[in-house]
Amino acid sequence: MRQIVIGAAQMGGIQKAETRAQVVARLLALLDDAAQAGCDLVVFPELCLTTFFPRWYSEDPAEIERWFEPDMPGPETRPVFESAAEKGIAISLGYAELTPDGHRFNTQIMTDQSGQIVGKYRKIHLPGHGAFDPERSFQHLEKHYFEPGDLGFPVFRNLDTWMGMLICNDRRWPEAYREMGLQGVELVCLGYNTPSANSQNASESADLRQFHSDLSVQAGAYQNSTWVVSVAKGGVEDGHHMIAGSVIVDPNGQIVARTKTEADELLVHACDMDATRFGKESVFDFKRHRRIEHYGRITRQTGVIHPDGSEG
Ligand code: CDV
Repeated sequence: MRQIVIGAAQMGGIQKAETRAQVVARLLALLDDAAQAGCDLVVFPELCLTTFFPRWYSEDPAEIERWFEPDMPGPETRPVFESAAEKGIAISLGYAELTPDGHRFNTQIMTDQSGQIVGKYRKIHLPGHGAFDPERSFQHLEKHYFEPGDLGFPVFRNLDTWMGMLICNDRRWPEAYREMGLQGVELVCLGYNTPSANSQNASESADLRQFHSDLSVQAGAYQNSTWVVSVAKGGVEDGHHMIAGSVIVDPNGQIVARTKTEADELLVHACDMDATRFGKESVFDFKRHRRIEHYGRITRQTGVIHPDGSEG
């Protein structure tokens, strides 16, 4: 049995006025809880150091710069890495990355149990729009603030396990899991910031949005026979409500643990990585069952083209 005790470190809203030091104190408190619970790995959400700033439009470089991290760890985030290493806990956390040559990504990193970064993922499926949209009830400007990730879907070895990461909207795309499934992934760690309202459809309920979130990660887990840890930043953030409902999903696609609150809350489950074997060697034995000669359209074509040539 290859057991990893995983902590899904759900966070409540981070207000615009909160400083990095205040947020880091919250991460450190969650790490203390994780040490008490005997966690080997703790997963923090997407953009876990700041409010979800893509809900505001800005062209002001100084305003934009305050959300981004030029270094990871940097002076303010180093205590999180140090605390985790002291406790022997691997961590995964999401942040807005500014590269030395000026590129901006929505990024998630993972460390080993000694605090060394062993995995990095840059969000590929950026939702929303690139310009201010007056038709929406609120903005979702990820395409304005970030470039699509340029690292593909890396799978790496950590804690004697093949691991990968996704970020929020990526969880809705089966291609993202399958890219990692084809590298033998056994644990997918992902964080999300999902508004409980649809800015383009007022009739969509928060319950339906939670259902779509669960459905996506459960399907991704089952169809690739992998564990998935899906961690929210939820609750009210600067007046905007986001779904919480963080879950740990087993390789059968079943939810084995779910958070109860919309606040900072550590969800803990002991996950056996060998539980991924059966599915990978039977119904999802890709080598035996996949038919790649029929999948060409998936990489050749982006949008819908009907058989009569019409698009839409
Ligand atoms: N941060 C996100 O990627 N949020 C999207 C919203 C816009 C739907 C999500 O897929 O949850």
